[in-house]
Amino acid sequence: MSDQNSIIVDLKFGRDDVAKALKTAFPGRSVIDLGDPTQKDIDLSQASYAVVWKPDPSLFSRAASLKAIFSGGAGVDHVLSVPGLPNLPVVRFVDRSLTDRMSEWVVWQCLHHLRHGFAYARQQRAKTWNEIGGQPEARDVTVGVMGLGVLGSDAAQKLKTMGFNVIGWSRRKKEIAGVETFDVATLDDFLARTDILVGLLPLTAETHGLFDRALFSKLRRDGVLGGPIFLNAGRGGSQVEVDIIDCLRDGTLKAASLDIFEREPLSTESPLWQMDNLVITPHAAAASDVRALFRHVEEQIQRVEAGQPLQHVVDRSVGY
Ligand code: NDP
Ligand code: OXD
Repeated sequence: MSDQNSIIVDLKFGRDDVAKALKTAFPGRSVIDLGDPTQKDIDLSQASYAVVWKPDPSLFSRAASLKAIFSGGAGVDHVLSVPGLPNLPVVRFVDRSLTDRMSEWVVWQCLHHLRHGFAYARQQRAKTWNEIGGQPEARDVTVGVMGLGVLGSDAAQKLKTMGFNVIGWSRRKKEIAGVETFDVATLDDFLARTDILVGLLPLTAETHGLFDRALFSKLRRDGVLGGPIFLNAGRGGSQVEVDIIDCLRDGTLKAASLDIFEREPLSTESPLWQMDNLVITPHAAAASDVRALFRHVEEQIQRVEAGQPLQHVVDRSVGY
């Protein structure tokens, strides 16, 4: 039986971690963990808050007294797309550790492509001792970051620290020290300057299918890396995978690193697995740490109880 103090947890990842974290999370509150088979049929009608990742649509009709919905991740497309979502505040997960780990993935992949990562791995497998000529520096390479929110602006700053020339693009023009920025009206100028393109965009109606052949064809082609490189850790729905495959084959893209895919897990039938100029990571760039997630939810509930506004609330009119 739920009450006004109840929090519903409906997370479709990390079962063991969720169960373990819930042993100490939310002291003084009652928690209904829908991932626990013994709790899944409990009456939810009085619960005030829900923490969700890919929730079942029935959740919202069963929990009619909710005051706010917390996303189990930084992205919210998996919440906003659920049929019957009530008109309540949806809160994103913003976390220092998640942000740091995403920037690590971005810097790691940029360095991999800068420092001939594929070629040296191939040479190692063939036991070939051969120094590849030409060692461009990070400063010779322009990384264009699409999406300058919490994750994109941190990645941009860390890429700068590594020496890359960094430019950025977002819906509304941003000011970031040392980073030249562009907005929607100047997308083509931004692409024409970019050697390594980094996608850190949310999935919305506007970003759906954005990374396609037409966009890749506008990237800079005469840079020191010998062709444009595409990195994406935002959402798979923003990329057109048939175009990526063709562009990796015909040289429109020299190489790519993808953490997210149109359908996850990536089908074993996908030709992407076979591409020797592509790095694949399994939506693992920056996992949500459930202990940090529950701390963030508790902090936000305490704010509400103290009469303060929730932070990181999604603007439902733009979808992120
Ligand atoms: P934010 O909401 O903080 O930032 C989103 C950025 O995208 C903003 O700069 C925003 O512009 C920009 N943007 C959104 N729509 C458009 C558009 N149509 N045109 C141009 N720019 C646009 O999100 P985060 O940085 O926290 O996260 C970004 C995404 O990363 C998440 O939505 C999620 O999908 C993904 N993610 C992936 C993970 C992984 O492990 N692979 C882990 C965590 C998140 P503006 O600044 O003008 O609002
Ligand atoms: C997120 C994710 O949105 O893990 O946090 O993709």
